[in-house]
Amino acid sequence: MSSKSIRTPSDLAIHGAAPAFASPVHVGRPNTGGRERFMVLAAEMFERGWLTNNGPMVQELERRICDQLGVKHCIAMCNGTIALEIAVRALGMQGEVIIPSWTFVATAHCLYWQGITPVFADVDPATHNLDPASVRRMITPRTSGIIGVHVWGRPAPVSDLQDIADEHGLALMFDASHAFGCSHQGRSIGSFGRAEVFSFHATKWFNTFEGGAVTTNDDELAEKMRLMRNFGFVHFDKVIHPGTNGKMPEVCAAMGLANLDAMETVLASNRAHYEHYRRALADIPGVRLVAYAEQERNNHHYVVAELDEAFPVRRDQVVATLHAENILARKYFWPGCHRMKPYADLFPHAGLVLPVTAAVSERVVVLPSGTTLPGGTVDTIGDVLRVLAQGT
Ligand code: T4K
Repeated sequence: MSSKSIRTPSDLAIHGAAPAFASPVHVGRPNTGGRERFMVLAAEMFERGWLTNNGPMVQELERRICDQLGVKHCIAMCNGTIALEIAVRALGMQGEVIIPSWTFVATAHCLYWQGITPVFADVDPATHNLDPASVRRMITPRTSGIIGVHVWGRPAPVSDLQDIADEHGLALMFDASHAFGCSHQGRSIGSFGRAEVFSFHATKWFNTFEGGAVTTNDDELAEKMRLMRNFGFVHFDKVIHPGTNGKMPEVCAAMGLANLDAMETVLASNRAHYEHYRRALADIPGVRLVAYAEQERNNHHYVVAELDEAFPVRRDQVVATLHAENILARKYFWPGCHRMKPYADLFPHAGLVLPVTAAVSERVVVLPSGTTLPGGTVDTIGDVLRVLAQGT
């Protein structure tokens, strides 16, 4: 809890005052609400002596996720990146695949790692999601698919992307890493496109330490991905498909089951922090919180502020000022995948067709949230931004 009052520039730690928080306040601090339940499940796991490879807790987690999302198949994996790689391969993607540059770099790496060229399309300035017009412009004879990303849990333009995919005979899947617990047109994210991929990394609001999952309504695809997850084995000694090791361990499934039980509490806490941020930042000129469609469910895991031209201080200076207060705000996904290696070397001119990505990447600040957020954080961030807005 911060008791420091920040009213003038001289109150800021960057100008020599004591920081607002004695220890760092992180973006991505894990929610571990289901700890007691986890301990019980972990003890059962040791008793059972079954630690991984499609154990009972993995199967239960998959069943519960299917029920919750209203989808036929959930294949739990060791992390979101391997889940993406497996889905991409199971869908037969090759050549070029269109993705946003404005995403976590794993969306690009899952393609490049398999000899597929990620082609970067631009995003919509209001939603930060793929711009369908830009996607259309990126289609070539080598294009085999599109990966839409539900950035910040906001649904990508699902119908427009589906239309483009149908018109051009492309495979469409979604990187839903941010979107567990979110909806599109009243339907849970998880059953759009041919497949959707979730990340359950420690930093996500719903976590299994490390973990991820692919969900799909396609029986054949699901079967293929189950084989791929376990080296293509169907039985002792019998391999019928190329595969890798994408298995989720039981201890991770235990964490998932415990956190599913606690999810309503976490969601309520996220929602309360988001509303608090809305109020605390509302009167600061040049600061805008990325908004969510009121009629949809959002997990409010990421609280994302954008600083526009009216804000007198550059974003990097804002982040440095917050860091000095021990508030470790982030610049996700600066500078955009196209400016990271190897993509920056492969496509040095990609930025010419990504003007919105470039602009957004200079404006975004991701703010801390979650069940462990120290009291006073939101108001302190509001105070810091209000002082900076005076033009120090
Ligand atoms: N697609 C998208 C759109 C994604 O956002 C992601 C992951 C993926 C695919 C791939 O899914 P996974 O393979 O990861 O399942 C983080 C996460 O590592 C990454 O999972 C996430 N997206 C991305 C947006 O953020 P980093 O490099 O910022 O994470 P890290 O480990 O530095 O943690 C961030 C902060 O969280 C730390 O500064 C402190 C705090 N933290 C972290 C951990 C792990 C804790 O307080 N405790 C912890 O245990 O990328």
